[in-house]
Amino acid sequence: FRDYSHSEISRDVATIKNSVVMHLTATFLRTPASIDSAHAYLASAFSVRDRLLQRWNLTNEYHDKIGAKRVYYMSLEFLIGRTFDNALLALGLRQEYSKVLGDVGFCLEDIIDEERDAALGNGGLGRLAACYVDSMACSNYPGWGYGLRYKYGMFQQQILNGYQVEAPDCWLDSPNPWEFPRPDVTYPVKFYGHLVRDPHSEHRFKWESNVVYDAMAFDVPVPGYGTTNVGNIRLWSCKTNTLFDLNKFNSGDYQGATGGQVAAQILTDVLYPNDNTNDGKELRLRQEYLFCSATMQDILARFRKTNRPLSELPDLAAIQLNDTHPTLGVPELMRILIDDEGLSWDEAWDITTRTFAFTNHTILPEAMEKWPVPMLDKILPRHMGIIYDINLFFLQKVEKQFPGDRELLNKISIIEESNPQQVRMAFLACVGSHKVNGVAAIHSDIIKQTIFKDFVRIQGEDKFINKTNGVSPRRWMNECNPDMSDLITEVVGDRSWVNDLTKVKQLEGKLEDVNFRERWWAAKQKNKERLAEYILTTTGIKVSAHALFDIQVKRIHEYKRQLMNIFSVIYRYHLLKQMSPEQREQEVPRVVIFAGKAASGYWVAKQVIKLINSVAEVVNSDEEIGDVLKVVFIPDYSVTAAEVIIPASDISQHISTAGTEASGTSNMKFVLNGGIILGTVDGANIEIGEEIGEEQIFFFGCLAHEVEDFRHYLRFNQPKPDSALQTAFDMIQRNTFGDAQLFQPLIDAIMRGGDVYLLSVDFPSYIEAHKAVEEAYRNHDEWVTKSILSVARMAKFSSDRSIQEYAEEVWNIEPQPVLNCG
Ligand code: 26W
Repeated sequence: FRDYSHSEISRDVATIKNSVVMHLTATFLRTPASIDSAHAYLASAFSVRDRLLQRWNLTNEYHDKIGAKRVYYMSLEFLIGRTFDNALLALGLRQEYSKVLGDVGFCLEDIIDEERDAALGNGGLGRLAACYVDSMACSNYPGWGYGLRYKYGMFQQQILNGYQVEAPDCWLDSPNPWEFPRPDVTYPVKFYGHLVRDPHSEHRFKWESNVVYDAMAFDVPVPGYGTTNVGNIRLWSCKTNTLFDLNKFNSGDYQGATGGQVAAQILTDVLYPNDNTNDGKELRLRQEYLFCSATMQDILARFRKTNRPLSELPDLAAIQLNDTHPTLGVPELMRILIDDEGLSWDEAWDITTRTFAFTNHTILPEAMEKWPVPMLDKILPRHMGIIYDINLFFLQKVEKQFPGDRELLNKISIIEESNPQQVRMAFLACVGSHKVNGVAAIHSDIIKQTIFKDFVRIQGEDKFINKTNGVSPRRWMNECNPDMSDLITEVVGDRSWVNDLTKVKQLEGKLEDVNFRERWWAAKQKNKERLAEYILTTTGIKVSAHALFDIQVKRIHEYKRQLMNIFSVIYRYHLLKQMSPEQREQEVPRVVIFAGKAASGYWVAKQVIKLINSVAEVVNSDEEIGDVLKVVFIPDYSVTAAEVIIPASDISQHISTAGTEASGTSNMKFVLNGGIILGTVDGANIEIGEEIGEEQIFFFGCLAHEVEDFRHYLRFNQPKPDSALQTAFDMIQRNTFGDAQLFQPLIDAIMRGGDVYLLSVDFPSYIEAHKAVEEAYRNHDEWVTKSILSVARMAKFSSDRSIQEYAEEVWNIEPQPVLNCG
């Protein structure tokens, strides 16, 4: 066996320089005179990648050698962001590269800015997947992510005339140093066709089709911080060259010859930009299946190399379903085990359910994936048959358990008896898994009382658990907030807190240290100045870094209530206009910052963006108001933008209607960077409050258990907006922010549409909470105390904690650090 001690990599600056120069000249054909920063980035990144590749190989070879059980995190989304800086920090080579780049006339910060985000995700769910593979790598868990390599990631958002306009995200236009193509790892994936029954076996079929696509692997290394372990995200891309029709080409039909290529390519061309809405498109279903089939074939290919019987698959592989999007993995594994491997139904079902576990991330009804039976039957006839059988056997079991309860059977059936019938993917995922979890305590409770209520009764309490989300301290503290991180390092004595966040507790000992407190605040101030600069370059708006920074950044969605936020801004503007200049002087100056994308087909969300920009235009150009109030919509929110925005917050808003935000993860990021939350009693806000203490968080609004009654009331009664909310409506309707007609539908949703998200209910307490924030902010000392205390008590929200819980309670895997590596 290999001596794993050789995985130590060179820190020698001259050696690094050689490798960078080698890539500049040999990979990119640059002469010393023709180096631009784009190529300086590429050459540096390729030299880092060489180092990662060594470790990647050693890690995987080692895990194979010891026969480690692996977890496979299946997700249609990985919102990775940039990798270069992250890799430099993980390898401990940041200073060395800074020196090398400095020697050839470049500044590392500028070079870092050359990298484009890998934006293969929409929002929370995709970013969570990226944090989780980071934590697996850092904690030495043998685990891989599996996903799709979209040619176009999350669209780029431009703001034109106040409206969102989408532009394609051509992130692969220049070479991507952070992927390794694996042409040798390619699997065929079938669609359509027909079934031939096996005369000798009840459950076995032959599925014949000549519509076959090839899925090819690309590996994205995930550098572990402070360990030689390197994780992996394997992304599938549709390969097209095998679909070239030579016969058509030879007969002169050039277009027809490549027709297959075009059709195939489309499957991994573009990320669906929906967050929390299921649009039921056939192309999406085909994407999901391509993903699931390639992944299951790959996992089984790896397993077969161990020569162990298939019954032992659950001892070597755990598969986590990141929401329902990868649920076709369940019938796909069943198909392979029964049709290809010849196992009986019962053997296959036992293996499958012991392998899969499922995480639910949302309870919004419009987000629930359902596929029409006729569509599934046409595209995946074999899987439709397997799903029918899974459902049949499940219902038979339930019928035995609860004889004669027809209503129960109807409620829990995987097939919904609508017209047409639909497959309920959440039920399929639940039945096919041994564990089901929500992503924050309140959310896990809610799913047990709502969508999975009957399943808890049938399958037992123990199957339904909670795994509160977390975020990576590497990216969301150490990388994005260097000054605060240096301070923490000083207190802890070294940087080990980055992999063991419980150590930040030691900050509490520094509460009385005046000098420390000043430096803590100076770090925040510097981050605010950095954001002010970013706002100026992205929007042209000049804001004062001495104002209170009040930030709401996330996908634009009615349940997240950006509308309530902008209504409160309008009300504030109204109040300021009523004041004398002397009175205004006394106010806490505030910059209200928004960012976030609306799904391209989500009209209401897009109108909210327009309203925010219209308000910003009026307020920001009002000379009477000046710096007392500024409103900013930062375009094109992304992981990289978040890394600038989040460390700069004084207050951040997480104000979903109680019970609607499953967890939230940016709430954690803001607090980990010394910001204070203004939020509802929802998602992970609740647990954050429990950890840091209620004095450190501003809660408002109705509670989750009250929502149903309010909604019921508002279905039959007109809402009664308080005078503050009414004032905001009036100002809009008086055309203060342009044509009122544009925004009337937003008001109508409240006044005539039943106010589903309870803006009228929560508005008074929201305004009160804002007042409390302002009062607290005036007391600077108290504010700094809150900030330090919060960070000190946030250890729970490291994704390392989440991953450890999954590893121990769901996956049954153990850390396997590569040996002899210090
Ligand atoms: C099929 C369309 C679709 C696409 C994405 C439906 C649902 C989704 C995601 C599940 C939406 C999502 O990102 N949910 C968020 O997941 C985060 C990670 O667990 C949570 O922190 C957020 O509260 C939740 O909204």
